[in-house]
Amino acid sequence: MENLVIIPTYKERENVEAIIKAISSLSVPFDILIIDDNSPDGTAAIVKTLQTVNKNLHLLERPGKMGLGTAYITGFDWALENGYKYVFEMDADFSHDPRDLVRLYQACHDDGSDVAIGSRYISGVNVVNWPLSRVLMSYVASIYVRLITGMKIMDTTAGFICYKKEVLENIKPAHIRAVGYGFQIEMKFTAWKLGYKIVEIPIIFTDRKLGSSKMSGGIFNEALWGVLRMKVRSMFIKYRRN
Ligand SMILES: Nc1nc2c(ncn2[C@@H]2O[C@H](COP(=O)(O)OP(=O)(O)OP(=O)(O)O)[C@@H](O)[C@H]2O)c(=O)[nH]1
Ligand SMILES: [Mg+2]
Repeated sequence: MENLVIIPTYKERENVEAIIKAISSLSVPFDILIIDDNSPDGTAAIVKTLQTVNKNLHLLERPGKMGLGTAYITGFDWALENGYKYVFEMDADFSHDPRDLVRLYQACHDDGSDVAIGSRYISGVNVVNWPLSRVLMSYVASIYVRLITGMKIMDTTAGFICYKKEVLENIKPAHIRAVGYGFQIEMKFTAWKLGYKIVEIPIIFTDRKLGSSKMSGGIFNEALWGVLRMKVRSMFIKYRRN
């Protein structure tokens, strides 16, 4: 199996079974790695039950809520140790349409991109059911990041992505400091600094219907100041591929 979808979960009991089944029924085969931070709502127990009938389903459990960024770093290490060639980031709450995984895969596997981003802002603003304030905050955040970094990426905080393993092998954990949205920005910035071919695939992002948001003001502020620190730090880093 060459494809692995990594899904961090915190209190996703309403979504986890459905998202696993949706991915498992796609035309392209994907293994799934759930990274659960000891969700108090029994999310991990649901995954363990599903593992008895689904051999492509994997679970890593962490003792407590440690942030989305560190969950992905843990998942990337696991993916590289287990020899996956295409590694995907995806939320558990159906904000990302599982069918778009196939389009991200094709952008890397067939069309030769190193990173394929499921983008809400590459062809207008494609966000459904988010309050206007949240759409503006997210859209303006991307403008701010482009101004500071010079990256030509429209959706810099996107969390629906396909990476070729070479990219993850060359992005050193030292390059990545942030844990929340800042993590998504730093990953793209580092791949860009390393000169990888990055493409944005237009998607429609739909606000979660079930479960509660983990989004907080702290996550947003961390991204704002984090981008400035990242830019300054980048002036002292030699970005070289192995
Ligand atoms: N393991 C782990 N997963 C997390 C953590 N925070 C969020 N997640 C998961 O990361 C994904 C994205 O989080 P969301 O809460 O959907 O964030 P969001 O999309 O910005 O906000 P809403 O969808 O509006 O709630 C979801 O699958 C969450 O369950 C965390 O600290 N640890
Ligand atoms: Mg969400």
